[in-house]
Amino acid sequence: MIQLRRTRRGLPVALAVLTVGALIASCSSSTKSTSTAGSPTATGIKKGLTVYYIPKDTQNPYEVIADQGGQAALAELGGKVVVSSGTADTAAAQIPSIQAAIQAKADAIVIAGNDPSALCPSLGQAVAAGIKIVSFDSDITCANHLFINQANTEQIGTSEVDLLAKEINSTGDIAILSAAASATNQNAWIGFMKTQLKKYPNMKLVSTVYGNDDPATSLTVLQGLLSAYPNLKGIISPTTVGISTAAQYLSTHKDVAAKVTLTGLGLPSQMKPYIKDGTVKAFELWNPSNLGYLAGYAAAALASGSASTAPGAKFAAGKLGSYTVLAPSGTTGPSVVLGPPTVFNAANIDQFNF
Ligand code: RAM
Repeated sequence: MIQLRRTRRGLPVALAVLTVGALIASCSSSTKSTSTAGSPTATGIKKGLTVYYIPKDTQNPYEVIADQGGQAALAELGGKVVVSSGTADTAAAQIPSIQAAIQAKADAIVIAGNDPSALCPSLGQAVAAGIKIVSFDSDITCANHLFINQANTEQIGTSEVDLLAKEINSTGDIAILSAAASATNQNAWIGFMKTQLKKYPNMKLVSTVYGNDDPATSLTVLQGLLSAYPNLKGIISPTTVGISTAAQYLSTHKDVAAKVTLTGLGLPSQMKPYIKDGTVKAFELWNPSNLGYLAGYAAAALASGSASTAPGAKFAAGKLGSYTVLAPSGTTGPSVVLGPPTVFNAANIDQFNF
């Protein structure tokens, strides 16, 4: 609209475009200092919001980084984050935190679902109490929420299979080392992996094992996998806990590492030594801090009534710019996608510190 009005007034088109560009640039630079009351992107966001972050658990470094991103967002917006969850990746361990948010009259809950549906009765109580619900990392099927997706779900699943296929010449038995068996994100990615595997007739998925995002359990199920399938050629671990546990094991068992190729989703900070020593060639992820940050801005906008879950609704997300709510598709309700994942390897791993 700005461009149209300025063009009508007779400004040369190029100048009009430049002007719009400058306006956008000035808006986005001011978004980086949203702690200033009344800055353009903070307009409409209530001060003093309390957002409960309920990660899968409080010990997983990935979830900790995501929660810190949320804290940064709410600090910019003049609100605060309370992080609360259990130590095991179960829905039961998250329910007391939902109840605590209700008791505390929180404005919003940002939750990574350990289960697609088991949290819905408690989250329904939160909605009834006027609390806005945002899921991030791992979605829930409950009504009335916005899902902040880290990257396109299909792309995450298919690209991990493609990465492994490239390394093992599209041939051999492979397995998946997942997190909790009920985790929505893991199962959605695994579903797309299975579809993508149809394109590789010589790669056979022989087993999926679950380490519950607990390093000790991940190691136990990994060892079980390796002894049950001595001809295993590849492992995809779509969890930062699983892949780092497996990478550590392989780096100290070179005979196994010589036969088994590992890839999946990992934190560059945890995986750097295993890229450097050649145990792992490539893996993927997004910036978990940005995921938490985006969820914080979304939660604040919903709690302030300045954004909605309607497809096409827009909200500003500080340093990340503006995001648009996507229409529901399949089992996913309204969602927002952070952006494409990054593939990390020896050439770029030093550039990332999360
Ligand atoms: C683990 C968790 C999380 C997942 C990442 C990639 O930390 O399972 O849910 O998104 O890995």
